[in-house]
Amino acid sequence: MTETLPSTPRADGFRMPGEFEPHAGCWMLWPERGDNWRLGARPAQQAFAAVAQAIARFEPVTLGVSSRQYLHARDVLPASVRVVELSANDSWMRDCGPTFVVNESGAVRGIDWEFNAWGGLNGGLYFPWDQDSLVARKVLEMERAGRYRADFVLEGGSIHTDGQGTLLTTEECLLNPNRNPGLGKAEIEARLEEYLGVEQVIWLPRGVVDDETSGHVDNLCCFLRPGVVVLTWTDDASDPQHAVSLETLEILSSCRDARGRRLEIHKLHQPGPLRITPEEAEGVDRIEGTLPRRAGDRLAASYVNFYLANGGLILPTFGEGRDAEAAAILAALCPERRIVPVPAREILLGGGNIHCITQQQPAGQPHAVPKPPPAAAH
Ligand code: KQY
Repeated sequence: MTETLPSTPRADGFRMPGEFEPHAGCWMLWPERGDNWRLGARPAQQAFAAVAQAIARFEPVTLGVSSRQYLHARDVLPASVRVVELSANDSWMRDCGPTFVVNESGAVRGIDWEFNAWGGLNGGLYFPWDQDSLVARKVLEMERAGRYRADFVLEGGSIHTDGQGTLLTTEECLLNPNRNPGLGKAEIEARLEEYLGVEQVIWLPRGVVDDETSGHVDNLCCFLRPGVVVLTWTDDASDPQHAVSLETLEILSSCRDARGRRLEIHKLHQPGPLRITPEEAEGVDRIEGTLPRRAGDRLAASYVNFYLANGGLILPTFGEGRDAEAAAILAALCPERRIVPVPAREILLGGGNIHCITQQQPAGQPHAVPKPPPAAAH
């Protein structure tokens, strides 16, 4: 059994690395619930498979799937993707999976946060979430990685770090009373510092408009490398997203990171606005207790929700004029990465995007190196 550690990552000299740092691989889950994904999740499965295949060009991918779907997923996914049986209530590995941390010697451990399906019974997206709650622990067990159990609700999509002491997050999510109602801002910040090994939390007020996660930062902005941030943007001042992106830009432009640097900020103009079509809404099973999908509802579409793989950037695209512009901006900003566009509208319809369905495992040694047996006395 993997060890549950009694301390915290910071106390043990661990920190959360930036996503742009080297990975051992990537974890994903397989979508199948018909009350979130249309047409029994078939189109979403094709999209997830394309994401897994794109990432597998750069690093090993492990995808967790239910026993019911195992043979189907194995058939759809390329041989380069490892498929393991892993129960979950849905397929958002970023949020229910572990957050990995590393130390100076290259040891890797993971944080198992509390998970309540983005708000529990007070605005959460579905019930139950009992299997999601076990995903992080199971991943760490498979990797034989030490586990920190955090007595604190947090989803991986609500944080981004530069790996050098700075964390981006939003008040809309982390201060939402449906996450950690007993804790104030200072207490939450103290926990982020203790678990993620950061010193400076940059609080952004709100996430992307109509984002059902309560404004996860991973749809709004992220680090490409220390000191460099990309931000979803719209030039349309009549779009409510404009005010959100503008306030974010103002905060990011006026702050300094944990190393005292000013941030370089690049805008990625959003697609759309995109909305659910009647045909798309019609294909989703309506079940009480799960967030309904209604024709005309705005989708929280953003190019920032990409995944950084080793040497790659897996970019969500929407069949839009802006797709090529986003790819060109990111290619210019990241000459060391190959930009791989993957059509992602089917993922967006489920409420997130490529970053939300992936979780990187940093390069390093996840299990303790066994001590050699004592030398026999002669
Ligand atoms: O975007 C995410 N990080 C998760 C979205 C969950 C949507 C559930 N319907």
